Order: sequence, then C-alpha cells, then structure tokens
Amino acid sequence: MLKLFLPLFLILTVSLFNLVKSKRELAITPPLPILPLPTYAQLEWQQREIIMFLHFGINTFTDSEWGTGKENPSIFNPSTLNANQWASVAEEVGIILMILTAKHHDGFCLWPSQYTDHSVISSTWKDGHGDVVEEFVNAAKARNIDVGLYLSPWDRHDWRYGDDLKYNQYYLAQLQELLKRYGSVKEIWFDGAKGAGAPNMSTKHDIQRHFNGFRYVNMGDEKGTDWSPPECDTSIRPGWFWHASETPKNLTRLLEIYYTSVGRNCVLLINVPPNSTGLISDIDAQRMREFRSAIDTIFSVNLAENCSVKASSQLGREEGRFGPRNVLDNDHLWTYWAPSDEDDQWIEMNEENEGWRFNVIRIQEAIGLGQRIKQHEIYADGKIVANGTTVGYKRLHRLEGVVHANQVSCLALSKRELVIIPPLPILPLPTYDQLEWQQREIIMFLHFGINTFTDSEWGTGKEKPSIFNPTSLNANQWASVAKEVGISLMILTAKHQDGFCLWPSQHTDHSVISSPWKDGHGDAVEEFVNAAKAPNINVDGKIVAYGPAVGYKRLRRFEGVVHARQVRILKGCLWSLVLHFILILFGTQISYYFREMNIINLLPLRLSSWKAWKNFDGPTLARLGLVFGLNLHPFSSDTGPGGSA
Ligand code: FUL
Repeated sequence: MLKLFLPLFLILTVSLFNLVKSKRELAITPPLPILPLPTYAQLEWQQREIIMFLHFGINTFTDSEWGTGKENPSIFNPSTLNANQWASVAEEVGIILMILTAKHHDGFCLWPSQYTDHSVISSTWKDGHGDVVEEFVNAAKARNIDVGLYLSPWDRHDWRYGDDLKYNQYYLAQLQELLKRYGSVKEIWFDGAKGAGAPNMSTKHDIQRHFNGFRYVNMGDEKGTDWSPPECDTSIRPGWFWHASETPKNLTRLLEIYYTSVGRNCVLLINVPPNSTGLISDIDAQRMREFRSAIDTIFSVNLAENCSVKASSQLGREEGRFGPRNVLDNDHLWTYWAPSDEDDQWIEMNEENEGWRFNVIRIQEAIGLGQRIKQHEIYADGKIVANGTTVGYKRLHRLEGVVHANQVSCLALSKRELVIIPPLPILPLPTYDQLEWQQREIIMFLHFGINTFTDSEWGTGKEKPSIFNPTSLNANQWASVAKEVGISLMILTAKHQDGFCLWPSQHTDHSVISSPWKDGHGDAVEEFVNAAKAPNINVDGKIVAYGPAVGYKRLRRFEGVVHARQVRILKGCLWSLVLHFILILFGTQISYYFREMNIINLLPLRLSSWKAWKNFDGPTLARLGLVFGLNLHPFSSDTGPGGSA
C-alpha cells in the first residue's frame, strides 16, 4: 500500500511546489487613508506654497489703506501700467498663482462692471476704456500662471451695501461677471474685514459667514469632515497698498515669515503691490528675487540624501515600496515610508563619517492619505532638538545655532485614529467637479469582463481567467462610438463582482495576466484610457451623489401637443402638479424644462422667495438664474424612432 502511495505523494508535492514557485509575489497594499482627505485641487493648491497677492486700486493714488468709497474715480491713472511686468516678476520667482484686488473695500472696480460706474470706466486711465483685470489675466495666462480675484464683500461706495437682498444681488452679479468674463479663476478671495460701524451683512443672506472658515482653520478640528488647508497672507511692505514712504521688508524677515507659514503647513500669500505708475517697484521685485534664491539655497540640497535609514517597522518587506528610504526623495505624495506597527513609530537617519552640520529640519506627511501625526519629537545624537504637534503638508523646524550630529531621529508620538467610514456631511452645494459632471448629462457605461464570455450577469468568481479572450478588442472603437454621440465621460468595469481585473493588478493573479488574451500581457484598462484620452474623453469617473439643491434640469413630457400662448411656472410641487394637470387636461403634448443656472448653486444665497417666483416675468427669471425652454417632441410613440424602451 505504502509503495503505491509514496510515488503519488511525491508527484503531488513536486507539482504543488512548482505551482507555488510560479506564483508571482503580490504587492503589499498601501495603508488606508485617514479622513478627511484633500481634493485634487487642494493638493495642487497647497503644493504651490507661495502665491502672489497684488493690492492695487484707488488707494494706490490716495496713499491710504482703506478708501472711503467717496473718491473720485478720475484719480485712478497709472501712467505706465504693465501687467506683463507683474507676471514676469512672478514667473521669475517661481510663482504660479497671482491674486488681484478686483475690488477693495472702497468699491472701485478694476474692470468695467456692468453694474456700477464706480470703476475704470469713469477713470482717466485709457480714457475709461481700460480693463486692469483683463490685462492681468492675459499677462498671467501667457506665462501659464493661474489667476485669482479679490472681491471685497464690504463695499463703502455702493448704495446697496446694508440692504441684504439688494447688496447680495449686486455682489453676486459682480462675482458672476468676473467668473464668466475672465475664464478660469482659481481662487476667489472673500475678505472678512469691515469697519466697526459698517452694517453687518452676515445676518440673513450671509456671504461673509458662509465663506469665513477662520475659526475652523485657526484651531483645526481633529474630528472635522473637511480638509481645510490654511493660507497666511502678509505684505512685502508694511501696508497692503503701495505708499511712496514705505519700503519692503528685509530678507531675514521674509524668511522668518516663510518658516512660520509654509513651514507650518500653510500656503503663503505674499502681497507685492504695484505702485502708482502701475508697475511693481524694482526694489520689491529685487527683494522677491532674493527671497526665492534664499529659499532655493536652503532647500535645494538635502544633507540627508545619502544616509542610511532605519525605522521601527515597515509595511511589507520590499525596500522600495514602503521602506524608510522613501522619506529621502523629493516626492511626498506617492513614495513614503509606511510603518506596519501602529503603536511605536520612529525613523532614524545615520551618517557614519563626518556627520552633518545643519540648522533646519523638514518633515512632510503623504497628505494624499490624510493627516496622521498629532505630535512629534526630533532627536540629534539622542538629544531632543525640536518637537511639535501636527505636521501635514510641511513642517520646518529652525534650530537655535548649528547642530553637529551623526544621527537624527524622528518620533511620531500619537497618531490619529483610522476612520474608515466617512462621516459625510450633507452639503447643499455642488462642487465644481459635480457641476461639470452633471452637465455632461449622458455618460457611457461599458460592462465588459468575464461575464461577457460566460453569458452571465453576476460571475461566481470561480471562472477560469483563461476564458477571457476577446478576439479583436479595440478600445478605439468604443471611444469613437462615444465621441460620435457626444459623450465626454466613459466608465469601464475594471473589476465586476466576479473579481476578474481587466488590468494586471499587482495584488492578484485573477486578471488579464492569467488570460490567453495577448498571452497575458494585455491591459484592457490601459487601452481604454488611452483610447478615451485621444479624443478627449474624460475617464476620471468620480461618481458623486446628487446634492439636495434644486435640480440642474427638469424635463416633463405630456401626452399630445399643447397649443398655448402662455406658460407659467409656479413654485412648490402642489402648483407644479396643478399646472401639469391643466396641461394634461388640454389633451396635448408639450415638453418644457427649467433649470437653475450653475452659478446660483455655487453661492450661498438662496433665491427662493415666493413672491419673486410668483410674479415671474422675463427679467425676474433671468435674475433668478432660471433657464426656460419649450420644445416639441416630434415622435409619435414613446420609444422614438426604431428604439426599444
Ligand atoms: C484685510 C483688508 O482689510 C486689508 O485691506 C487687506 O486687503 C487684507 C488682505 O485683508 O482684511
């Protein structure tokens, strides 16, 4: 009996061994993020580190900081205004976002607004035909610099200020005007300042309260649900506006500001005010150059670059993946050290030879995964040299005097708890991404995978990957169908419930890798993405929930055709129902749609007063941001021409 089983046993062992040997070693998965997380736009914004602010306007000509609003616009006359000079100073010092005071508290507008005459239109500059905002935007864009605009809510000139409804209408109209006329504006600066006696506009339709996250940002909130990166604003000179009597701060002061802003996880918004000729003064431009070159000198060389690194633990065994050496490269988003042990976390850098002489320590977290560190301590040759609380995007420690050490270690004292289920707030406003997404109206879904070959809907997960073998897969054909029918977003089932992956995942073999398609070297997701990107189809398919705000579009079809001279829209579902009912009674068919314009959804103002809707007429409608249309649906059956329902 034993004689019979021994060879069988041997054969089994050998084949099992071969099976195990041929398996790829699967990659260890990255750590779970800690919520909240920054959005892509926030990540991009924070990595800019320094933004340039430009305070320019009536005050530049009156030697004041807060204009009264009673200034004569004719005094605005910059003799040699040249926004290209502003942008080239920014470009030279590596700044890629500039923010201009389109309107400061005095109410004077640097663009020819349709809603007031208190603007460049009434100035002597270019005989009232100039537009500073336009020149600024064009100059910046020509150098690939993004723009932002400051639109002061406190307006000391406009008669509407103090009247909640009227002023908010004015303010929002101007905001829409700026956003629409000048293309992509990356940052809007809603200033919270206002004089002691000025009426408080933060009561009902509160622009200021909605936008002021000051308390929140200053104190931080460990349990907060939003990622709120802070911005520190300061001026290169004592004042925000240019004054002949003032000079720029010295380099030492600017560097101190850098350490206490960027070095404490903030973005530095530094004001460089153009003078009354309309140019950034040479002395300011020169100081900015010195500032940039000092930052580059300090940070371009990482003394620790070639040292040896040890850490308390690491996720997985592979060195390159989450190993401690990752802290030494310049990428703080995709390569990072991840410890496996949650309790005791330290990392230690060693320089065996002469040691280092240093006085600045830089630490950063991989904030794409959230913020984890609550407290940290840094030791040089065993002695504590710095400590602090949170780290975030960047924390710089400047040490007293120069430290000479062979070993530097960093200890993360407490970490925030891992929260897997997000306590999602119900936000009433769509984000820009959501708006963009909803306006696509139709998205193309592509279900493709193992089920396509087994004639099933829900695979069991037990299918052999070898059955996946599309003979002539051509993602370009998918994309061109989409393009032909005007679709700008396609979503592919990269993995369906059966677990089969259409891309060669590092974390499983149940994928195209084990299929005969392209001998296991194919990647359907890659082909799909490339094909889609070629005709500009976005595959970045973040599916988001609809907000509870009033809808983007509402279409209603009726039986038969209505012949009418007047159609009214009434607020409230009861009235809408009555209206539908009446139209149905006519036994005719009509389709009408109404939708809110996007910009209204973006803003805190709720324009839903019953009166305004009831007394609806053309101009009111426009003010409410409604779009209204009547259309004729020409097909006789519900299915349309040749289609199936
Ligand atoms: C403050 C304003 O009152 C100043 O004039 C300046 O614009 C500064 C950036 O914000 O609140």
